[in-house]
Amino acid sequence: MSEELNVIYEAVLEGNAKGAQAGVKAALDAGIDPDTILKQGLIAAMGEVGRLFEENEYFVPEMLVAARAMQAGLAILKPRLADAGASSAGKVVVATVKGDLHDIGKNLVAMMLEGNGFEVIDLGTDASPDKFVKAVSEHQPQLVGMSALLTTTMPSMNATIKALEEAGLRDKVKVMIGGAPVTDAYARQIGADGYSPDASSAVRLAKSLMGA
Ligand code: B1M
Repeated sequence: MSEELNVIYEAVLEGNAKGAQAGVKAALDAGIDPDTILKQGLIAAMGEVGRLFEENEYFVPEMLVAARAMQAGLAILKPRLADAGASSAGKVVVATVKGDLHDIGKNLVAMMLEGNGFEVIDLGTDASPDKFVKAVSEHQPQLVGMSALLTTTMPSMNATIKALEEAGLRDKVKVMIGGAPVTDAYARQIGADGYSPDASSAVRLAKSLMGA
């Protein structure tokens, strides 16, 4: 790993937001591809944070400061990932579902979609089925994207699809889902239109759903 990526990796692990930002700036200045910075610096570090958490070496506070450091680094990277000049490839409402506060993966998916020309309406975290329904009525997107990181919040994806059906909006949108515990089988079980395991395949899925 290059020195710049190593600085980012260590800064995220230490929960050092300023260090993560400085590391991302230095890596961009050194000409490192933004996608490499994202995957080999920021995402790789969060993967290690997850491993340390699972092994009881990190606890929630460490995880939280690491996540903040990653978000700080992402904020610097975002303009370079998102090509602002692109014409709209479609409109998508995204959020992390009710009861779930994890937003790093959802933010990445939103950024990658924006970077690929989608207009993204981000409802944030803890979005209830009703909030999705209201946003779909108001913004009339072609796509709805739901993220869940907790097995306990996955059922809210199903509840949201049901709420869209009840509001007569289900056939107006394609629904895509993702998040660490989510699977393709679960997507089929709840009647979503697609699942993707990561942010880059989410863009491929969104494009294919637009053409479907
Ligand atoms: Co939490 N947490 N957390 N956490 N956390 C996990 C998810 C966990 C697996 C850790 C563990 O136990 N090993 C575990 C869930 C267990 C389970 O349900 N199976 C867990 C737990 C238990 C909890 C709490 C309950 C802990 C507690 O309080 N006791 C609590 C719940 C709070 C709540 O939500 N109500 C909690 C809290 C937190 C923090 C607040 C401290 C923090 C979140 C900060 C934030 O997001 N702003 C946090 C973090 C950071 C994690 C881990 C370490 C990292 C998650 C992450 O950001 N990954 C995580 C452990 C792990 O994943 N190994 C863990 C990086 C991110 C880039 O990946 O989000 O998977 P991910 O997104 C990917 C793909 O999944 C996909 O693309 C993304 C980019 O490639 N994707 C989509 C995601 N959404 C998509 C949507 C799509 C398509 C693809 O279409 C729309």
